[in-house]
Amino acid sequence: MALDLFSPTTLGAISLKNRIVMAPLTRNRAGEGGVPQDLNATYYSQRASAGLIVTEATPISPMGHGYPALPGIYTDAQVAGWRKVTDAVHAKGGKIVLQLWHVGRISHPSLLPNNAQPVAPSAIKPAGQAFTYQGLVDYVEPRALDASELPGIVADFVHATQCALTAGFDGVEIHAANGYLLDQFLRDGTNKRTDNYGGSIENRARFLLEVTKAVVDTAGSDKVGIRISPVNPFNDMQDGNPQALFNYVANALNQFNLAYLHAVEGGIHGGGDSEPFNFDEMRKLFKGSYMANLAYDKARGNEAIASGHANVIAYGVPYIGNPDLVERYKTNAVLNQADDATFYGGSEKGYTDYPFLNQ
Ligand code: 8OZ
Repeated sequence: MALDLFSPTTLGAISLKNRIVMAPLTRNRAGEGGVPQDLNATYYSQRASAGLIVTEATPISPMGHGYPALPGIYTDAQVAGWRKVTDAVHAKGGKIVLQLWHVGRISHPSLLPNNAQPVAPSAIKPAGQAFTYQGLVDYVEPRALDASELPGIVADFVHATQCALTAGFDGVEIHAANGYLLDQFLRDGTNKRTDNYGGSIENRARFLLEVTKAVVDTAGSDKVGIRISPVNPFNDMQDGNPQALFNYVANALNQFNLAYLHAVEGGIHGGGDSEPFNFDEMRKLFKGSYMANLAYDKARGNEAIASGHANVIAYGVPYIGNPDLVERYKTNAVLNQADDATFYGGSEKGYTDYPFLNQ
């Protein structure tokens, strides 16, 4: 029988009861100090029938923050908060990895320690506005990181990985997508550096590969995934030759024997049109498991698995509205529509109150 969304599998050291993954979803509902609350544990545990949950993007350090009410993964209180989440998911037989995040220039001084200037590979202000506690505010010009500061950020990734393992996660996913710090190094619209971290594709990929090596050395390669988004223009991103860049990245990542490579296969978050890109070509260069994301439905998910394009499929918006998405796909039930007015911030409304099929 052909493989489909309901076939069990493994991603590195992580065994999945099905191939339906809950995609990382920013929801802005953490407590004071970036500490996950009981409400967050309820939300994730409601979705534990997924083969794997990837948490919302989670800052690795105070400088990694760029939106209100994000959870963090660098203090003891945050680790204790996340422990409630992983315990609740594991109690229901689920698996969960934490997404490690540094936003780079997609931030604002009001969200950073001592009103610090956001940091980036190069001092290029993004078009658009930051989402702050005071509402939408124009982005500021970031400060270009000195090469001597990069080992400190690598150390923050390592510390956050240790915190995630202490909190009971099954692994970690490195966020190298959607215009945040690691993606800002990769793509040439945001990286104009003239040192070893800019210019050639090899140089622009260097920081990601250094971070990956450090995280792999901490967690073990079979507990580490990476998310990329080669042509997502969101956050004012562009690159002169994304196919060459991300073919190189996919190939270079083979050295690590990662649990998976996760790709956003187009543009998301209304950032505009994406450039053409051959995802199958890039996917074939990568020797490990591949997680596909971008408005897949059940039929397209099954096709991508049956054809061998993807090993697993990550569903985002459907998981906001349908905690029992696996059951609904299995029984061809109607899906709840997710309400975009309650995506970012707020309470249990639009978060933990979507009905299950039997309700
Ligand atoms: C939407 C709003 C805020 C953040 C991403 C972490 O795109 C995000 C994000 C998405 O990866």
